[in-house]
Amino acid sequence: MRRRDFLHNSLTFTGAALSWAVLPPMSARAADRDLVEVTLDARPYRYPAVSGARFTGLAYNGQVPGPLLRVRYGQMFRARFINGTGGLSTIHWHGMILPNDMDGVPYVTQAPVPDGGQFIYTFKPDPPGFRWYHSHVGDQEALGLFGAFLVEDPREPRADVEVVLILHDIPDMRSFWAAIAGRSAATMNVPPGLTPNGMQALPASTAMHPGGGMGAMGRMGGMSTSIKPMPMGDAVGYLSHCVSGAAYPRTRPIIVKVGQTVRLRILNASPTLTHYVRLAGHRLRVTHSDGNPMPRDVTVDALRIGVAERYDAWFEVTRPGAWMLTSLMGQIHDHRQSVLIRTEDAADRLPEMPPPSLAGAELFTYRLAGAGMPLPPDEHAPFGPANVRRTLLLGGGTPGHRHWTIDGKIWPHTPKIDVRHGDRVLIHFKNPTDMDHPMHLHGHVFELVEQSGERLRYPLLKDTTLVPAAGTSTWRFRADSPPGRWVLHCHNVVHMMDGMMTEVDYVRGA
Ligand SMILES: [Cu+2]
Repeated sequence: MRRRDFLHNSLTFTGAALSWAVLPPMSARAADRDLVEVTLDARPYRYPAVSGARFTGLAYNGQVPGPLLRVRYGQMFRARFINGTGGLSTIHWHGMILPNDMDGVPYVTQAPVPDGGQFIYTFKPDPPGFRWYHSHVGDQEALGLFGAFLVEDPREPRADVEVVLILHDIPDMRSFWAAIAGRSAATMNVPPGLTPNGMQALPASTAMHPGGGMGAMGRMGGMSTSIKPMPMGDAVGYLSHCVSGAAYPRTRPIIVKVGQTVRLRILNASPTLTHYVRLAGHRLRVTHSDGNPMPRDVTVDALRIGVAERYDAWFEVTRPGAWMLTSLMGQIHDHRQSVLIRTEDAADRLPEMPPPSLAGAELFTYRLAGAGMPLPPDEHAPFGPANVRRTLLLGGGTPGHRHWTIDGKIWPHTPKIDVRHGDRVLIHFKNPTDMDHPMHLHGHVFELVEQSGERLRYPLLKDTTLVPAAGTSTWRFRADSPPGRWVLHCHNVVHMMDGMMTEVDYVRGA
């Protein structure tokens, strides 16, 4: 008989504090359990005033984000999912390698759970690291059905202070559905100091417009004839921008001591927005991408976090003070998506703000982290042996057109990728569109080996990567996950709902 221990009560009632504050060390008792058991109960939810928006969405266990789930690597996990959403629902365990029928993709890995129904998800969380969970049905994740899932690796050194921060944005649902239909009037969020394609703008005179932040070009490129990006029909407008359920100044501060090492685990759970995060007065040492250890650490001024990506970012507290950690938004004075980090004695200090522009900042990029170098032009098989090589062409986003495509097709008509167990697989993305696409593969951790023509000397282990606008990416992996159908899709929920999805299918035989 296996021992059971019910953790769900404590998760239900104290989860709110855990999920956005400093993490206490796991107790020895929790670590000794064979099985961690939780209940996730999804229901309609009125957002509290701290979120900065009047909004009725959905929540797991009455909180957005849902409870922080935490297991020690090696423990079994069992979740009783109760669906009270009023519609169909499932839970996807993002970044986990798990039995295919636990993956939570409706009509692909399971029948969706009907309203009023229940489903038991059970698996051994693997690999260790920072994962997350969310609904895989329609707009439910955008409405609030998401949370962080930490698989503690007992072999890793602990920081003095460990914090999980979830960046998320509360959509204007009218604009959300208009974006799905390709008729939204919202414009892209482009933080100061970046071009609409996420490239760093030229500094000073060439880029700055009085009063308008950067000289943002329209999405169609061309010269800076307008101050703001043009609406292209597909952008979602937002009511509020939050960190772990609250907007500044209602976010809970992180209190630290001089001499401490702080480890931030940051998740971008936004429906559509890439986030750029900067901490005043500090550089951030990045050690993990999507929860997986990086071949080497990199230290940067600011993080770029695509939708569904995670980074572990560390810093040392070397002096007393108060500093803002901020996701820089297109509106130069919008500091809602911020958390105050201060020493115990600095309660009365005015917090130091990060520079308002990313111009000139050393930004985390795959190229920087992976030490990108140009591919030799005569190299025919530059990424080692692979017996399955596929190129996927991303498309869509033309004005007024609602489809986002792979090889010109929309889900479920997109071409699938068949693999056999043990295959070495290379997937090459070509993205001629004018947007980055956060492409995500279920049930695998792959290596990002190429980005826009540069080979990464230090491939990053990831489950989601931003395939850059007018660029390319290449993934490499061994097909050694449990057999089944693993979907591969854009994690921008508008693009996913408008067709940008395919699957990697394990087929039998030689
Ligand atoms: Cu996309």
